[in-house]
Amino acid sequence: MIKHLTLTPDDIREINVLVAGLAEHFDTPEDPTFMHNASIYAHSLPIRVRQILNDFRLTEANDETICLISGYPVDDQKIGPTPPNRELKNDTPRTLKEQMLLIMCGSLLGEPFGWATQQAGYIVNDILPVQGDEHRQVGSSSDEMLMWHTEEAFHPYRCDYLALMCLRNPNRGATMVASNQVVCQLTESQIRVLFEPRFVIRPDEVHVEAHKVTLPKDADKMVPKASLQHAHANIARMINEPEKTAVFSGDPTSPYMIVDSLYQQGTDEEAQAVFNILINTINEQLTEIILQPGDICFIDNYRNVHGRKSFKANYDGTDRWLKRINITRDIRKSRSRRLTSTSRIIF
Ligand SMILES: O=C(O)CCC(=O)C(=O)O
Ligand SMILES: [Fe+2]
Repeated sequence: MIKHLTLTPDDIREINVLVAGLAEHFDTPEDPTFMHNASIYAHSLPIRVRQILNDFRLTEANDETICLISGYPVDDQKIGPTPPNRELKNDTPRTLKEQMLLIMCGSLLGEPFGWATQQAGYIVNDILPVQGDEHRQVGSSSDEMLMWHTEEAFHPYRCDYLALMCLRNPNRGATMVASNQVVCQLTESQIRVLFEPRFVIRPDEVHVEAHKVTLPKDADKMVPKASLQHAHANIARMINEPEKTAVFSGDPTSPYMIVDSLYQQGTDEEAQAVFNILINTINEQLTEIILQPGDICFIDNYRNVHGRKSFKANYDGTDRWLKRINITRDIRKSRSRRLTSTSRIIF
């Protein structure tokens, strides 16, 4: 399931020269000029990194639905304490190198982007436990297992790839994954049903809450009112009359999947029965990845579902901490939901 590269000392040296140079010009990876040029800066990453991500993007091998680049040294002292919430973002001076590396690697797969409705519209997100969220179905939970899902399954502009970079993971919190090879356990007629638009998915609580209040971060006073109304109307429609969609598309032997174990349902009895079988099959096939500091893990969101096991949070600055980005292969499809052609924030 995993395509794996361990960085050599030479690779790490090359990366460090590159990020040190960039850090002289940019103090945040969110800088529009950095974002704009990240795919060019990425030309200077080690050839082995460029090669593995290019292969991952183009090959779509059945046994390579996740790409893991490991071995980048993270200085546990230097990155400072795990922040108490996901909006603070004051760690950037301490995690700039890691964030830039994550964005540049992501740029080799497509365009990194953010959601106005998530983490205040930042492109680089924090995954860390937040006090009070222990039992919620959100990335900031801890005591509760985060049920597996396709990222933003309900949304037509969901990412092609989700990238997670681990900064620390002292209690070995486990990411859970299952690939589209679950299809091997299904019958032909079950697969046929999953290819039909007989399923609905409703937005999860994070998006619903945020859509009530959040304006895009790059919105100035001129945000077209009509666009925002359109966005709000859209989310209301997704909740009240969700469009029927298929679970599978593409190649029946290696399907693209949109599956959410919590928010998706069949719209008729047969579809629901087959969906239940799929859920059970995925539950049986789940495997764990315990990310180590420095690991950069690219999950193909069309060919994998992912979730996270429960773990203990201490809220003392030492908790599990990941940086996350969403990557799309085609930013143009979301143009009506971005303010400018160069904005990377979807609202
Ligand atoms: O914490 C993890 O390992 C995965 C969290 C998750 O589902 C996500 O970041 O979308
Ligand atoms: Fe997720």
